[in-house]
Amino acid sequence: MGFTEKQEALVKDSWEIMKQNIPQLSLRFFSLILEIAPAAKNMFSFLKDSDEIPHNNPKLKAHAVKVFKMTCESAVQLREKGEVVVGETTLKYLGSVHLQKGVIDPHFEVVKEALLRTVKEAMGEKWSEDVKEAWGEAYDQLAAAIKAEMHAEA
Ligand code: HEM
Ligand code: ISQ
Repeated sequence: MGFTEKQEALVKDSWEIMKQNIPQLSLRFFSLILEIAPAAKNMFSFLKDSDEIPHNNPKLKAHAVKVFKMTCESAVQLREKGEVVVGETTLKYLGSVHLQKGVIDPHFEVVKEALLRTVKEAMGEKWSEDVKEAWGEAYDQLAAAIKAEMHAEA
């Protein structure tokens, strides 16, 4: 089944709410990734010199926001075109960054879980199975595009 207008709206509307609190959102997202997969810690440069998650690291914030934004864009494209198209250079770049950092396919499930839990916590009562499905699908399609690029390059 294709991605519906309603699903696109669910993703966009929840992101509008979430982006009002970027500092907390990005920290929570990152913390959840490490909570689910503590070993992932070593891959991120934000943690190079400390054991604690930095509370005001601009790079961490910017990257976390980008993951959410790209997932949103993915939702829009899924509805418009039925597939996710990431700019050629962006995709190549992201493929090589993740490959170089040692990211492997199962890690994408970790980030998905963390992303969905972040959305859930941020949405409170507005969270629903439909919201979960919509974000999950948008993320899966985006992840597939990045993974394909990683495989092509490896
Ligand atoms: C870096 C997005 C999945 C680990 C980045 C950057 C972006 C990004 C935008 C910043 C690149 C730069 O400007 O340097 C995404 C998206 C994902 C995804 C959209 C899924 C759809 C993953 C997964 C992992 C991961 C599954 C593994 C846990 C990393 C690491 C970096 C990175 C280690 C480098 C951060 C640093 O130390 O500077 N990602 N990512 N990413 N990502 Fe992801
Ligand atoms: C990079 N890639 C995936 C998820 C992330 C979460 C926080 C900061 C950077 C990230």
